[in-house]
This record gives sequence, structure tokens and C-alpha cells, in this order.
Amino acid sequence: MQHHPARSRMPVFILLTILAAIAGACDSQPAKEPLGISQYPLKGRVESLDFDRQRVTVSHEEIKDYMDAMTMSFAVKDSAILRDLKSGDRIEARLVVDHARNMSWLEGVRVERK
Ligand SMILES: [Cu+2]
Repeated sequence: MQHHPARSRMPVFILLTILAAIAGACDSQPAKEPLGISQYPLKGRVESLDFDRQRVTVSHEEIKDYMDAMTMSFAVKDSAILRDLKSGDRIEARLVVDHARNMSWLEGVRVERK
């Protein structure tokens, strides 16, 4: 090892590079959010639906670190969900906020039915 440092170190360097690449590709952590995007869990009750504008009005509980409880209208990413909703439904969803584009919408809307 001492006699040929350049030759002995190179394979280690290549191996570490390959391992780093594999580790990066197989990253098991949650996918990194694009810059300027925040996501918040949202719980609330559907008040009304607007099919034309693809929006739902929800009286939502406090959104920690973001918003007090209130009734407001949200865009939905997938308009198909609107057909499954009716006023009075309790829902859980993800509120996605794109700060750069000043847009927000609901994703992954789930209806709680007992
Ligand atoms: Cu709000």
C-alpha cells in the first residue's frame, strides 16, 4: 500500500463514487420537494363544490405553522375527486403551496365515511 499510493487509492476512489451514485439512486428518504413548494396536512368539512372552476370550499381545521381554522375555497389537482364529494363530507388532504407561483391546491383528497 505504501509503495504505490496512486495505484492503491484509485480503485477505492472509484468504488466510493459508485457507492455514492447507488446510494443517491436508491435514496429511501421521501422525495425532496421542489424549491418553494410546501405541503401541509389538511382536515376539514366540505361546504360546497364548484365544478366549473375546479374548486372546493372547505371549513378546515388549523393548519399547523400555516393557517388558522377558517372556511375557504381550494383548487383541486384532480377534478375527478369533486364528483366523489358532497357538502358535509369530512375530508383529509394535502395542501400544496407553490410560493414562487403563488398557487395552492389540494391533492390526495380522502373522504372519511363511517
Ligand atoms: Cu385557510
